[in-house]
Amino acid sequence: MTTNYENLYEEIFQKIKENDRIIIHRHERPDPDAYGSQGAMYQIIKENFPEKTLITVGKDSPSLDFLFKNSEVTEEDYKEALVIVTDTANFPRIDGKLFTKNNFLIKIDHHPPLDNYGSINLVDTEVSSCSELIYNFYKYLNKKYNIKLNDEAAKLLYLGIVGDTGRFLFPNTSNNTLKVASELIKYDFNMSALLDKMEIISENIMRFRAFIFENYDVYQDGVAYLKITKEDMDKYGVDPGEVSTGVNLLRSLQDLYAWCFAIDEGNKVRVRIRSKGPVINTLAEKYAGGGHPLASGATVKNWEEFDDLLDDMARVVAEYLKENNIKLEN
Ligand SMILES: [Mn+2]
Repeated sequence: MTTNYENLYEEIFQKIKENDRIIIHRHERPDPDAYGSQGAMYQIIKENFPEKTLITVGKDSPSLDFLFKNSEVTEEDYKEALVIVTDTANFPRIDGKLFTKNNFLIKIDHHPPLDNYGSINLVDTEVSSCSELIYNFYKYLNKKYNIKLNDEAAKLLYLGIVGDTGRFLFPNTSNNTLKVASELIKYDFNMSALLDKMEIISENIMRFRAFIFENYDVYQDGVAYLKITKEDMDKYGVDPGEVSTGVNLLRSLQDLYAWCFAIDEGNKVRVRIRSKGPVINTLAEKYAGGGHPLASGATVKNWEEFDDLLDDMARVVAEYLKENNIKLEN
């Protein structure tokens, strides 16, 4: 499966070799895969080309900045720089955009390719995570050019894969994902300490989780949602990013096929949609969003438009249940 991508791996590697200044970006509100893919890219280049100037860009996240911290950059830093963006589906989501049209841009991602903003676009939607894709890229370079992977890169990639697969629980976990994970844990890092650290949440978020379980609503058969207002977030002292991390908690509810969080961000409502079967990224695209078939995001203008989204989601789920002849338990 890696064969289709060898030309792109090759092109990217040549660009890396040619450039002495490389700046690596990720998406806004970074998750473990954003950190993992960006940080591992940095480590792989640093390990094999120590003479190059490398910078990682993007706002630090309090829950993940134990991994590494990013530096402040100015427009000056981008002169003659190659820019690599990992795990970021579309241009507006790139965190930090001080680069210009003069910068050669490489996109490395695993989301459906709606916006190929790169000069080179390495997009593989078959992998679980951008971290898995970076490992495939490394593996190719290792065979052909004896490129090395260090312990820090292995740790970051492992974390990214664990994050995007929900600890190997989601259906994006493939044979290759597990093979890659088994290669990564051969490196020297403390896996269980890392996972424990990822699990740690503040007391605010812990209490907010109780709010999630108390306040979600079942919209109709197979569909649930939770509305989160500004007042709710103020009450628990959590921000929209922290709220989003809870969306998978509803996953284990009996008879649930698709669900979402609607988070009030003042001038708009951001919607996090998850599914256990029905394809929801086409629905998300209808509402100014997109993503993976079973995990997407959308944006609606107000609560009225959110009701429309819920209606559409209910239709998608009802069709799915009918097509697959699924009878709900209750
Ligand atoms: Mn990802």
